[in-house]
Amino acid sequence: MKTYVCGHRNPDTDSVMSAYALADLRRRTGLADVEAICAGRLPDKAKWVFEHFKLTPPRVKRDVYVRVRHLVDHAVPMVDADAPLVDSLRRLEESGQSSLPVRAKDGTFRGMLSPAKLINFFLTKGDVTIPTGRAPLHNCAQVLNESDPVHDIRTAVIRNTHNHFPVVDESGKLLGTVLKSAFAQEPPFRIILVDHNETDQGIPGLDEVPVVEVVDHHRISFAATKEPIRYTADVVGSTCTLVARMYRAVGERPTREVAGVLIAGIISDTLMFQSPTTTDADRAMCSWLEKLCGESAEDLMAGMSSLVSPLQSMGAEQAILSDAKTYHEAGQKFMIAQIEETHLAFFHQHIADLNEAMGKIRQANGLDFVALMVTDPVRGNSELLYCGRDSVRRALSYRRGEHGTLLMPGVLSRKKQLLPEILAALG
Ligand SMILES: [Mn+2]
Repeated sequence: MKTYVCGHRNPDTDSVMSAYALADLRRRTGLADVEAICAGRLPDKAKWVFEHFKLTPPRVKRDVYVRVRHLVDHAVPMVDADAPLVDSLRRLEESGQSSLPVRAKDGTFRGMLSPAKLINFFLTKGDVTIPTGRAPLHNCAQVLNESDPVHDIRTAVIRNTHNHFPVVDESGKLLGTVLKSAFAQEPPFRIILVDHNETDQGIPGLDEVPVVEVVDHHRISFAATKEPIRYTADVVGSTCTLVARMYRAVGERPTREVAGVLIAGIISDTLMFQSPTTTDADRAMCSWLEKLCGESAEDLMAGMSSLVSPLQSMGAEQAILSDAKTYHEAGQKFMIAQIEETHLAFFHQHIADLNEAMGKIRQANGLDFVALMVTDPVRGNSELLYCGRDSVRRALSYRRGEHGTLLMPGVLSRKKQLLPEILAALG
């Protein structure tokens, strides 16, 4: 059975890297079909690391809902409408099923071949050499779509008097049969959670799938389990620290590339050991991994940051102007700039520089005000720095945060979200 290893939704680098490495470790320690997946957009930093080490990043998978396609019983044959009826009846008999789906020449579902439907045909001495498609077929079967989530249709299927349900794809092509009994079975995959344990934070569909292991460094809010599971938790700065420790515990060494992946998770979650969550264990595991990787944490951090953090790679003024738009509205001239920054902590360290640069830009361009929107695309939030007349800032509906910025939870778009708010504030 397939086992997914998955971090939280809105994945960050630690979440993706720990999933990747733990899948590798579980594969090495004997789990047959294991795959790391990423429950959302792959973070840019993680993407850089996978490219740097020439590894294939985890597949992006938006949910783990069990879908009809997972339940198709491939042991139940399909018969072709062109095939002589006698051959199809023989296949039906051999299959031991009570009916079989019939496929038209173009691949679409034609009907169910069912003995009950044929009684009258036989009583009137029907010719069994005719094509199957011309015999009376059962046509009121409930046809399922392969992408239907099982939880949406379970009740309807269980109440249905039939036991065989034909399954088609988006284009209407017949894929096979789902038996009613499949709806009562356990899901066809299991999941290992890394870097989270709360269902609400996990990949959609998680509550339907058995969790067989958790590796995490967050508060525990895990539901009661039916069976014993492996649960690894500790107060460390990164889930990758725990995964590295697990390699050591079983006497395994990650490859050069996987060591690099683990380092990336540790240094991004601990902000290069600056975060107050950092522990000695994070530093110790990182230096062990550096030896295996042959590259330093500093070098990897520089590579990861150069790509995604304008605040790291260029001066404050240049970073602001790299994506700035000027507007003339309600008799005012103003600028709204936007920067993407996956770690708002880096931004907070640069607030003084940015304020100074915004003041300069405002003066040099004769602007009434300058607003800088710093967006964390991973968590889906932004914060706003504002430089200019107080009346506009006070009219904005955003709350002030501890760093003096305005907090804009859920705001990602300058055009669609921030600008209308500013225009409303201008009156
Ligand atoms: Mn983490």
